[in-house]
Amino acid sequence: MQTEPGPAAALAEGPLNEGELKKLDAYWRAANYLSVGQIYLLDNPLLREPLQVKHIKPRLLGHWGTTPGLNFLYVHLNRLIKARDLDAIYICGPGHGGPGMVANAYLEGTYSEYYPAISRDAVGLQKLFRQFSFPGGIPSHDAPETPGSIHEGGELGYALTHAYGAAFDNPDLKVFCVVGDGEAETGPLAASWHSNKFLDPITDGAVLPILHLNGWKIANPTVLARIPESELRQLLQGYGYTPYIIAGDDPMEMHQRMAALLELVLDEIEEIQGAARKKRRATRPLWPMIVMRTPKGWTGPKVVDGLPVEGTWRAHQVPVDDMTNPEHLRILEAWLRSYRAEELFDEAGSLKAELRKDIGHFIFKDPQLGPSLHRLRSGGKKLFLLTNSLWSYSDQVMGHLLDGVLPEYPSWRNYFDFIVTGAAKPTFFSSNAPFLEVDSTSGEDSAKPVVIRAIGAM
Ligand SMILES: Cc1ncc(C[n+]2csc(CCOP(=O)(O)OP(=O)(O)O)c2C)c(N)n1
Ligand SMILES: [Mg+2]
Repeated sequence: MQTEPGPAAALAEGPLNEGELKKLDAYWRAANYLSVGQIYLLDNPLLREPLQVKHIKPRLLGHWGTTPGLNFLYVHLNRLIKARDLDAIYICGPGHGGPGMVANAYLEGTYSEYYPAISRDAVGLQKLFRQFSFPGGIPSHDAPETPGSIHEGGELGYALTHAYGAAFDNPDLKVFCVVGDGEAETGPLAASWHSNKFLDPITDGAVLPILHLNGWKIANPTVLARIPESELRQLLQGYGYTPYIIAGDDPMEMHQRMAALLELVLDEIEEIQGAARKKRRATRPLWPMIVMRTPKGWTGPKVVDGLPVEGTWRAHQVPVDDMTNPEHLRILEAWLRSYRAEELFDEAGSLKAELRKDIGHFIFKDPQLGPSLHRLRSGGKKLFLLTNSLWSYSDQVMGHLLDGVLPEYPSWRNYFDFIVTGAAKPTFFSSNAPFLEVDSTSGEDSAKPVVIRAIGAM
């Protein structure tokens, strides 16, 4: 279970200042919370009431063990992408960690863009949780319908092949490829370390393999986690890599160390590519790679029924089940609450504003948007905006895109004759629900109905 950071841990030395450290950890907690929610919850998505059996899925499926490590890497790679303006892709070898990839796509907003019914509020959150590994919902592995997916989860072994395939002839791309230590024992994966022999530092992009050494594959220990570290290092060097090993389980300390390590390996990659591109001579370098040794099921329940879970094979799938056992229900509730969702999601169930502050990094500002809307208006068209997002998020995003772009329209709202937020499409088109005016200061619906004439009326 994630523990509150103590003052000493919070001050662990590293490249992150206190604010960055807190935000990074908050984002990781959010991703972990959403992952556990997907595995377990049917209802009560923000734990606004005490957890009861009726809130839990009747059949528990999914893989928790790999997920916190995948989420940890995802948030750190996002930081790096922003800090260095990288063109990057994340290949998730342990594709059974589906909840993690879906959680991150949801936090970024991409999931709701593709699937508007899974909105960024409490209603959407409940649907996100319910649909996971549920009849009529989504698979428990990373599937093609996960936005941005080029690598299907389910059959282990092809992560590095896909990673190098993405990097070939794509010189500006950085490919971060997580490889499970069990996955590394498959024939295809064991052979594909050698793909680095075909990578041209001038004409191709770079691949950063990250071996996720959590020690276990389902119920058995992994070979690479059990051989002495010196032997592992020699093996990876023999494959043509410079391995950097990072090991630990204290979140704050690990945040600092991972942030520092990623800076270092990115410097190394840029140096390799820069030197080769400058001299126009491609020699085969030793590319850096990372070995991340963290507990399986990191931040999950430590002990269930008197048996250790975090850091063991018991964390692989559903670490605590049979919720008719009151002690199990108590463990699950304490686990979920340890991520402190109330600090992460606002009253409406959206990710809190402070975590969304860097919106410019996520949403491309098209300089043509304002002038295009202006042309439509000048041609006598009436414009309306119909969005599932709630007022505060719509205001933030649209303000980012349109405020101050053209002097005739000081606010983005001036472009539109009518704005509908929280529309709840697609039921919007059939439900005939009343329109309520939004108080633009508080973002709350007022009780004041807005009268709309019948569609088609003049
Ligand atoms: C080719 C193949 N063989 C077997 C499996 C079944 N399987 C699912 S998860 C898993 C263990 C994976 O272990 P690891 O790669 O270490 O992932 P993690 O420990 O992070 O869950 C296995 C063997 C599979 N998905 N694909
Ligand atoms: Mg493993």
